Amino acid sequence: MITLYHYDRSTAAQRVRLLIEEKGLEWKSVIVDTARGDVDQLPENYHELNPKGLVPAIEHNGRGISESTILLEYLDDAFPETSFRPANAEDRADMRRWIYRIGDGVHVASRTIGVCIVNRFIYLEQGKKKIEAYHSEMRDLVRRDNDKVNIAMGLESPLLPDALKTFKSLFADMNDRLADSGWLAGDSYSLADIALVVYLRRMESFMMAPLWADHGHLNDWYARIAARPAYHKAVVEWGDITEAKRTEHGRGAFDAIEKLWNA
Ligand SMILES: N[C@@H](CCC(=O)N[C@@H](CS)C(=O)NCC(=O)O)C(=O)O
Repeated sequence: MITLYHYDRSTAAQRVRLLIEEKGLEWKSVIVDTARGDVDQLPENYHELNPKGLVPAIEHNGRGISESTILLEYLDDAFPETSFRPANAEDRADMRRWIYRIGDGVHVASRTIGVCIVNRFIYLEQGKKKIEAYHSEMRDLVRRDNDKVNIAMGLESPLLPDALKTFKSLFADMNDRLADSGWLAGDSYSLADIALVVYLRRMESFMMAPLWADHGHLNDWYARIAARPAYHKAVVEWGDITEAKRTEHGRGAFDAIEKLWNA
């Protein structure tokens, strides 16, 4: 049995839940949600499972494993009955190249956009002391330093323009690829699709979807994945307790974001 440490709206957790549901695996849920700035939510010894203190992490066969993209490959190896990796080496390399982009800027960019548009308001509500404690416990120092700038400067953050550019080129590249093929790697639904689809929902949650309304292939791909029962179970049913705030602050930020997107 797999134990997954996660919370509802975490994109990194969503991709792991999506693979678990696609494979029909049995799992136990443990919620670890520090994302509103409350480090007391971290279980004692959690860093043994994930040295960065983030979700997701799993316990399986007495071992702790973290990093969502590694977890996708781990689960595909550990439960190979239905594999979500293409059969040939070239397509597997393509799959890994798409997934690599997550660690190579995309996930950090998603965090920057989220903190600049919404999370900063959630943190400011918590008060200075709580957020200082939250930052002092953060083991990823780049994340901590980026957060400090993004909380202080919001839509004026110097990190925001490049974060938006990262998503603009990711979505354009995905749309181009999907014009030639229904899926990101090879000719079937793979770990690459599972890994990246969560960012469509995340960016949409900030009311930004009009910015890529002309990316028909990307939007069609997203709709096809969103219609899968596993996506419903893994993403829709878990929901997002901050959805109302994302909608409110996303609407308020749209003009500024659109300007940066088109710059
Ligand atoms: N590289 C990590 C990133 C994990 C990560 O950023 N987790 C976020 C949620 S998506 C988290 O734990 N947030 C808690 C917090 O912000 O306090 C992975 O892919 O697993």
